[in-house]
Amino acid sequence: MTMKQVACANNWSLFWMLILSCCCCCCHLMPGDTFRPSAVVSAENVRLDLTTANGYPWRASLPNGSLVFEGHVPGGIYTDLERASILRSGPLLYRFNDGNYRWVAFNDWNYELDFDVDSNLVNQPGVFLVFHGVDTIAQISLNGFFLGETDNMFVRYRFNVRNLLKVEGNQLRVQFRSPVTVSRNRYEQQLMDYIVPPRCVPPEYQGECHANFIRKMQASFSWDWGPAFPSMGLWKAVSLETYQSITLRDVYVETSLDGSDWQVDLRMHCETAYIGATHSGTWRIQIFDNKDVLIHEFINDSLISGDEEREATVRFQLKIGADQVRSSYYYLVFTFYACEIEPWMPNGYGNPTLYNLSVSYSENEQVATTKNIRIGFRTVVLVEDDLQTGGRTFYLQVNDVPIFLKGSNWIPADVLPELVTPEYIRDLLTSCVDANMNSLRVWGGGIYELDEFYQTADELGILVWQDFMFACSMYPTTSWFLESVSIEVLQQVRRLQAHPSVVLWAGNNENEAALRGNWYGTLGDFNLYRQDYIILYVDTIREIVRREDPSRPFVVSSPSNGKLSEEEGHIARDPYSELYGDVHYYNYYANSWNCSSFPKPRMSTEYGFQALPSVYSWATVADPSNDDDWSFNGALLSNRQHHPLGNFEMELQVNSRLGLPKSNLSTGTEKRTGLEDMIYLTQMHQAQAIKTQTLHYRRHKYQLSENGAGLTMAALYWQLNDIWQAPSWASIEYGGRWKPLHYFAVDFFAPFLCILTELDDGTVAAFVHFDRQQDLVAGILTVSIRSWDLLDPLASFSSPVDQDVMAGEPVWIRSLNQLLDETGCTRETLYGDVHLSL
Ligand code: BMA
Repeated sequence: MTMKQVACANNWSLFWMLILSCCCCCCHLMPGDTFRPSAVVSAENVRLDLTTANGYPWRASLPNGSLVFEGHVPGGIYTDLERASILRSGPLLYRFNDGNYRWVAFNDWNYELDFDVDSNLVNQPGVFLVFHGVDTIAQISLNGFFLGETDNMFVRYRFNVRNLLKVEGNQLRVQFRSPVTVSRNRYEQQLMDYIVPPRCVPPEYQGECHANFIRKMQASFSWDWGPAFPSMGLWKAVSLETYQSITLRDVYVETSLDGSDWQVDLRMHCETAYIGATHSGTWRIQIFDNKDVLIHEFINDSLISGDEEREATVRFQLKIGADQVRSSYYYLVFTFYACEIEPWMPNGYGNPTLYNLSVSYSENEQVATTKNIRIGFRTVVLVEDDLQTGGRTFYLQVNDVPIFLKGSNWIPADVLPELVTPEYIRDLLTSCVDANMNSLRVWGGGIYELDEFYQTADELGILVWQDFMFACSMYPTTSWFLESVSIEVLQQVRRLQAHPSVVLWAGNNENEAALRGNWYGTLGDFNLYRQDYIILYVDTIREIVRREDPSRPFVVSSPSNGKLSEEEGHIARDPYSELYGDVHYYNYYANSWNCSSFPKPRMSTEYGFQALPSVYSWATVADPSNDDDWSFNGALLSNRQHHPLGNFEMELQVNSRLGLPKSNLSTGTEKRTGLEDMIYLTQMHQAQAIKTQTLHYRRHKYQLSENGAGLTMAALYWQLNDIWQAPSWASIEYGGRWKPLHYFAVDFFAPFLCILTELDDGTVAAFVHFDRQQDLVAGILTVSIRSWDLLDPLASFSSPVDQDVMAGEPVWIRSLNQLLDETGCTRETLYGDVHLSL
């Protein structure tokens, strides 16, 4: 088979460190295993994980040696101290332990490992120590030689140890510095020039200041839904990687349609043992369907030569036409196998069909490096068309189908990432699909998620809006910062790019809005901060993303006005405009159950209300015998309510919508009952409020208001998951328990639903809504008017629904006053119920 090779060997001379990603071909040796190469040296690359699970005995210690205990890799200092029973006030998240254990983050810590290796590993041409995730500021040495310093949790570091590694008695040392101290020092250094705010997080956060000066999970210094655990440690594997010539790190995959053929653009990002030396080898690329049937094969020779950073990129372009697929499958015809490529579609719009892509590189007929990943055939476009009524559309189109994004916002599954398991990720993502979601926004104050997150999203058909990790702050633009961010962006884009689930990159969370809204007192020097903003997100991040991934859209911020933000100098006059881009909307003082309170944006990417955690969750962190722990106004709940005025706002909403509990919240033995009542009421309030707002957004998919607002194409509520047991906006509690909101989401995100709503003109109307117009079916719509105190409806109305019902047109409509007259109800005592029988 002959295919076109479009380019070879690319330079990435900007970067001084080389990076590895998980390599499927790799061997994992236990320390006691004997490594027996088939020849003098092995042709195939080796990855030896120096992890605790592989039996490597890491030690953690205070630098002065006063505490020495077992360390874990991957792991972190908090979990290691807890395991070693050095933290004596109970589990990390129990009661006030976030504060009790803060001393951990103020100290420096060392991690060390003594290890031996097999002699043939030492003799390979390429011998590298690779740190897949270091949290965060550390100096690394091997056998007394300084290898380098790390300063970014999201960067993979690779050190050439060819002449340092011994067969016996290697000593690896990683010396961490307190992230709190480092970021404070950096902030003070910066202050000599000008302030990069905020000065600190609000006092209610009980957190640490200046997370914006360290490339680490921003929420690890605390957030309005999370505790401060500014950890240290090796949060991903450390491995010894050896090879003769090259190793394949990441594969870029772009699928596009060329007529009826699928075009697949591939970039093989490699690392080389030597600088400059040219390697000659053969690439074999195979695509298998999910029954492991080969549907396409491509073989090509290439010359690869590593640049000064020991990196090279090889590009190929494949064309998969229906004819080619069939001919390569000729021998299978009698199995009646269907050869068409099935496109990858999000949940609810078809199947998220995946194919297996296998890439291998051989020299002298021996496989040197391979990678197997799952890919999907899909295109994605962000549509921003001018509208005659004003503004522009703003929606995602996957394989030419406009998609209404239904889902939520994802925060880190744990404040200590070493505690996150693939099973927990799957559990949370499955809960999304169970609630009829098709999208998640990975919010910019957490981490670029683990591979398992994106693999599972690919499998389940969940679209991922991926923020870069910058949130609610101004950021420095010093050269060290930009250099670190550049490596981070390059690596993360290369790691995540091949996932069909990832459909959009966004530069940051709310920093355009923060600048325009003067959240941090930047107005006096607006141009200075805007300049910094452009340097970081536009000139640095967007440039790298455009070069590394032209296959999907990039927006500079969320919320933003899309193209209009750019036209207005990247800080739009109104980043919250309903006519452009996406909007975050919170109003804790309006009527949360009334649609007229809500905007009609093109996309709603954040909105939410807090609720208390369930009794079951609370019981895992509260002292059962301490009444104050079980009080709505008690010290424990106040400690965990990080949102300024959070409890007041919950009380206000509950009081206005449902009424406060009769039990006294503040005194006597009724405190406990009061808390339990408030748990129930805040959770029910939250569920109904998000339901009301979500249905409002879904209905506005087809509505265009007089002022040009509407045509909404996303409802992503804040937030999906929790990081600890506390009042928060989450629909799923820490550990995976659903709040009532998540059960409500099953219905309000259903692909087909009826919506009964009061319109601005004093009428009440019923709509039927289908995610895909082609699913529209015929039936009878029944609207029942009920009184809160009677089981039987006061009145019922029926309307036929047929296939011709216009999207967005009411199926039934009535004046509200007429309804009140007919039923003898008042506005307060009336509620409606609507369903469609098919
Ligand atoms: C948003 C988010 C988060 C925050 C949430 C709730 O705007 O981006 O920063 O946690 O609101 O206040």
